[in-house]
Amino acid sequence: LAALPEEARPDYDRRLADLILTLKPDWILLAGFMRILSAEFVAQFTGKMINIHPSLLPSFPGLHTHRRALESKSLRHGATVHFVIPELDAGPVIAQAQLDVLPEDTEESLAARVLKLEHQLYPEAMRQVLARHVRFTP
Ligand code: NHR
Repeated sequence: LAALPEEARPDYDRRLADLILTLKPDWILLAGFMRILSAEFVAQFTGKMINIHPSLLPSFPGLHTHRRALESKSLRHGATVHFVIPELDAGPVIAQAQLDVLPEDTEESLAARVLKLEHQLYPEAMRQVLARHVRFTP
């Protein structure tokens, strides 16, 4: 759902929530979703909304994770699938995948290798959720 020009955040969040409530999806999976969602929005979908984040959380919540991993000389990096709670990138972890950071890595090379991991990890994590091997408990 694209934001309208000059649309205020609460208005966008309400429009998106209304659309999702109409669709009644079993799950809401964020993938490359770049807007922070309000606590009110998230509360309507507790335990149903899942995100994949390109770092080994709790390391590097937020943006520019690959650059920050390199700057902090991390030896390992990766991706995390987690339930979405109001606090950004702080919800319960469902699954993680890791890789070695290489001496020659750049932000771009690391981003590309992590993206490949993400494409394996998200379906694996969702298999765990759908099999009820993992669930959100408030
Ligand atoms: N919303 C809530 N309440 N909780 C989470 O855990 C969320 C969320 C919304 C998105 C994805 C997340 C990520 O995987 C996500 C998790 C965007 C930003 C951000 O700073 C941060 C984290 C994530 C997504 N967005 C800026 C904003 O002001 C815009 C940045 C830009 O456009 O470049 O919305 O990393």
